Amino acid sequence: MTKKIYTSCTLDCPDGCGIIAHVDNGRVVKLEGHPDHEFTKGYLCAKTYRFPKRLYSPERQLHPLKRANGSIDSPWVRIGWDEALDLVADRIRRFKAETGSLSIMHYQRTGSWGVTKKLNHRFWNLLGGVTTPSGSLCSGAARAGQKLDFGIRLGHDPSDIVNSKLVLLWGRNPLATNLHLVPLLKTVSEQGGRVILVDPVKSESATICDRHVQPRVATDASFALALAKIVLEEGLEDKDFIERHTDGFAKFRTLVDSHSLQSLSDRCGLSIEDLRELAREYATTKPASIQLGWGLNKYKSSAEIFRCVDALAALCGQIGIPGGGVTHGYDTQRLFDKTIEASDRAEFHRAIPEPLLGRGLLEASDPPVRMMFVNGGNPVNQSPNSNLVAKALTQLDFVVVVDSFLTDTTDYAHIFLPTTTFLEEEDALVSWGHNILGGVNPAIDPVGESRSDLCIVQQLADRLGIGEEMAGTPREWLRRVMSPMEAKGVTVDALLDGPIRCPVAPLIPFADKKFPTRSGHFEFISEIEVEQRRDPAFPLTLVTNFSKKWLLSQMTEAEHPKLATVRVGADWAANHGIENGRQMRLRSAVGELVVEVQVDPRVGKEMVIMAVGTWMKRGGGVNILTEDIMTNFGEMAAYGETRVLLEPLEPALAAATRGVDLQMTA
Ligand SMILES: Nc1nc2c(c(=O)[nH]1)N[C@H]1C(S)=C(S)[C@@H](COP(=O)(O)OP(=O)(O)OC[C@H]3O[C@@H](n4cnc5c(=O)[nH]c(N)nc54)[C@H](O)[C@@H]3O)O[C@H]1N2
Ligand SMILES: Nc1nc2c(c(=O)[nH]1)N[C@H]1C(S)=C(S)[C@@H](COP(=O)(O)OP(=O)(O)OC[C@H]3O[C@@H](n4cnc5c(=O)[nH]c(N)nc54)[C@H](O)[C@@H]3O)O[C@H]1N2
Ligand SMILES: [Mo]
Repeated sequence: MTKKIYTSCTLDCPDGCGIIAHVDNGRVVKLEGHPDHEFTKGYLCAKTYRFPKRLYSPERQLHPLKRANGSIDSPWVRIGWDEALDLVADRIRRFKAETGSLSIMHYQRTGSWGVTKKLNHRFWNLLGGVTTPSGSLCSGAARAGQKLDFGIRLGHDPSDIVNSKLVLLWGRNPLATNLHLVPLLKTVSEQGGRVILVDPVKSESATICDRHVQPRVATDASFALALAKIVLEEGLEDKDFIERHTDGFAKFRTLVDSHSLQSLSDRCGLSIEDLRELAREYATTKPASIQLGWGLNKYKSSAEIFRCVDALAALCGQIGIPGGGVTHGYDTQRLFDKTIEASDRAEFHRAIPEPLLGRGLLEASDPPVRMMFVNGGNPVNQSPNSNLVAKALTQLDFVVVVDSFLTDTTDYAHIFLPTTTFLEEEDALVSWGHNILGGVNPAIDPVGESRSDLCIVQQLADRLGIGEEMAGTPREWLRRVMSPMEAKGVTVDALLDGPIRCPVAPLIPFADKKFPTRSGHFEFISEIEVEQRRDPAFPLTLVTNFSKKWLLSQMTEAEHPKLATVRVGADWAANHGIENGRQMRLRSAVGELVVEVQVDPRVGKEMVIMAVGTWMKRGGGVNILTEDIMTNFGEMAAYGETRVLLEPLEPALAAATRGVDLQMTA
């Protein structure tokens, strides 16, 4: 008899799907969408339908591993949990005693958005506090920019998009990254509205858009200012909204006045006629929504870019109205009891900005970092300047990674602890892409000897004298973390029965025109340092985007593409005599990769584009090239500041690379 179990996908994706898992004899045989999930509406993406393959992949690690002779150059050997946990606990004790708890770094990323994952922070805080990462690889600049303007980054509920007559899909590619947004966008067009893609690349999402506007890469601040300038010149601004609900308009006007329309048009590479047409359409079509993505959130001035877009929307009075707004993400975890993280117990604090992880680890002194504990992340692959991060990890005495697969990061680990996936866990999900809360029920028992993150820190806690303070079943912890939610009527038990709308998330943020800013109004940006790195030695901007086929670096080796590929525009290729399919070297100031060049007329000028997530140990790993540069605000990794060069391979190297390719299995 097939059992059907309700659960939610906790992986790092905006859709946060509601799932019904079909289980036969303790084995997941199929996943399907939960029919009553308001956002994901009964269907899943190809990656999630395929997830049982990952669950049962022969590449999945089901036992703790240690290095045969203790050094990362030696092979992995299987060990028992007791030996592994005793060893980790012993090292924690030793480093704490010898060099203090700050000589340990806890690096946790958002591999899973399960609520219980917060308890890892509690564990390290109860131990007195360790070195942690600060800042962000994902949304930092957007959050910082929108906080200044609105007081908080808070998007319109996705269901509100269908109230829009015009949607600007700005630096966002939902067809690849946010599948359940697509039908809502199609509805806008079907109702006679328009959806316009704003992207230096004609991405997959162009197929569902009515128009594609193609600014030059990383010039969106100039683009938005140009639109604002035209709106003001033509008197199309919403004077009432500006007067009653905003602060700093005069200074914004001075900022706009300080640039000529011609110079803004030159910078963003769009004609004044095109800019005028778009400015008029956005200002006079009410309501119009802007859906901002993560593409334009990866440059040094990204926070300012976001602020210029926000300013354009406020200028046109498109804020706080159904079908309007500037939506990026959601303040997902407001209703958590944060005290469960026990931050008051952390006596010691030290943070290394995530975007500068390699440098930060190498430079940390007093005390130096000696041990790193990684869970839910693949920092060697995903941080900028991967080679530097790898080098920094090789200098640590002891690295522990909790994951289900051997990643580029586990190559630098001394101990590997195998963990469960969401299909084997009891948990809850608060998505970052919509306002529906999800329950996570274990569909099956843990595969092999894998254990949940919570179970692992609890068993370490037992060994370190803080067992009692970490004890509790997942459900007990969920009740504690989510007690403010329970006070609003959402019980954990009900959540584990089916998806529930978050009781405090507004459909239309700022509908009352109250903004949690200093002035209580929307605040206009008044200054911007529009700078773009130029380096004649490296003429192209490296844009890194997400592939429709895989999530971040989470693919199996069997699914890994044979060759690292990079796409360049047709004009650029023609001017440089580069034919489609040629193997070349892609080089930046910090690294190089051998890539196959795909000539693609959809790619904009002065840039190349390469997908995030392929593996360094498989000839990929785009972050080998990216420079560790931080945004002006928001401690965000400015991956997009990397400049690159495409150059021919020496004949010898080309032959050698072909050899490597032949060894790779498709
Ligand atoms: N299939 C799949 N889905 C995913 C992920 C995945 O790895 N795979 N990752 C998830 C995560 S963690 C995130 S954060 C989201 C991200 O979701 P998205 O924001 O949709 O993804 P990106 O691919 O980062 O960027 C979107 C677009 O931004 C464009 N872009 C780049 N630079 C600029 C610029 O200067 N200006 C403008 N206007 N556009 C620019 C790119 O060309 C790209 O088409 O996706 C999530 N969903
Ligand atoms: N060049 C470039 N690099 C980028 C970006 C970019 O735009 N350009 N985007 C960045 C963005 S938006 C993001 S969000 C980051 C993502 O960076 P990471 O969070 O490091 O991404 P992943 O590669 O998905 O690594 C997550 C790991 O967690 C594991 N995992 C999944 N669930 C669990 C769990 O429950 N417990 C444990 N212990 N492990 C689990 C997975 O197997 C996987 O190996 O990457 C960033 N990297
Ligand atoms: Mo992300």
